[in-house]
Amino acid sequence: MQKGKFITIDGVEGAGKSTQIDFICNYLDSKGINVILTREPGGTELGEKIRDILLSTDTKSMHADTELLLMFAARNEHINTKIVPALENGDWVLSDRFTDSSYAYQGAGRGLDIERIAQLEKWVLQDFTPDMTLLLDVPVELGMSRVESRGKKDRIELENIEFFNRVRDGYISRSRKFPNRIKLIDSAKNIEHTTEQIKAVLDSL
Ligand code: Z5A
Repeated sequence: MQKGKFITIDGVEGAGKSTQIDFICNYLDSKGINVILTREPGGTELGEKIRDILLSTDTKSMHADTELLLMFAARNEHINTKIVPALENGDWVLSDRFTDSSYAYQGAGRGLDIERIAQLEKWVLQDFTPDMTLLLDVPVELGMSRVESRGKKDRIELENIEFFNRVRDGYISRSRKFPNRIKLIDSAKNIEHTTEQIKAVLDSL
């Protein structure tokens, strides 16, 4: 039986996920909550190997279905060997990205049938779902400009702006579909403005 809470944070690149994760971990810690930070794709030894395959620019081509299946293969390992055991232990788990990314990137971005993604979700997750998802929303160009100085892009970051605009739209439509779980956070202003909204939402949890 689940005892801890499962929080996921999602959004397009440069939305500020990594920045806000630091705040969330410190804030929960200040409340005496033990939080385990993890990420997708990845989070386990096997999942991190799958992440390398998915994001490396050495992977010259990948069918969109293969990309989706690898995301869910890593997720299956992640849920069963890390997330659920931690929750059962009473810890809270914070995941940098989760299934909403698959709907946004592989569904809206790559154009894969949402129903097929839903079938995989049902197969791998059954009825397991985050208690809360923080969706950091930022216009794509602004997000890209924030990470510009990083230099080398990974395989997915090499996609064009139209792809990322579809991804952003996909996230927004997910937040409308699941308004109780997915909290849409305006992350286009300064870091403090984003943090304040997250703090209010965490307090409600
Ligand atoms: N992916 C997928 O396709 N399908 C799936 O199912 C899953 C994932 C699970 C993983 O990348 C890739 O996998 C991702 C989706 C795909 N591909 N893409 N694109 P990732 O999650 O590891 O990396 P990322 O999304 O590209 O993260 P990021 O670029 O690091 O973004 P971020 O973490 O949201 O940004 P940040 O590092 O916190 O902030 C970036 C900079 O902006 C930094 O200098 C901050 O100081 C600054 N910043 C942050 N917030 C603000 C505000 N509010 N104002 C001003 N400046 C700010």
